[in-house]
Amino acid sequence: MISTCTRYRTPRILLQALATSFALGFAAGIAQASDEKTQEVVIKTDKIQFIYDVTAFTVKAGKPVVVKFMNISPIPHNFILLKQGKKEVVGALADAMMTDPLGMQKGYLPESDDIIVHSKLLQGMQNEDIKFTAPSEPGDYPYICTFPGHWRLMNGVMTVEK
Ligand SMILES: [Cu+2]
Repeated sequence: MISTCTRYRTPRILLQALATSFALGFAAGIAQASDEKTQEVVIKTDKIQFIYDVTAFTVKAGKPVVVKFMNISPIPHNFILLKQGKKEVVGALADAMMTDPLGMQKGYLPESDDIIVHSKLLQGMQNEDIKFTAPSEPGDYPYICTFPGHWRLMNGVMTVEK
């Protein structure tokens, strides 16, 4: 029994090592290929509630991204990507636009340097592809709808990783 085990152990370990290196090489190849193309995320609104269906996604730093934003509700919504830690600051600006007579005309888009990229205010059943380059600094970047009152529920986080 002992001799049998010894005889078979070495080849088995070699096979495992080979399989592992193939798997690693394959995975690395896939990662490299996907780095070259645009990272795509589809985000829809809810039909009734003021929420996004995707509240978290991850992208690679400095790489191209497209957020395919779809408003499948009858309510106007937008998608506003913010700098790290700026959800409350820009959310307050959004709420303040409630009393701005030109708020709707401005698409309820606050004037702020904390906005990285944004969609238009989409009316019901409209779509927009939001194309941008992911920030180079890893971290958590909030996104919100700035239609006044929506952002507290209608938000998510884009995580940027190296
Ligand atoms: Cu909204």
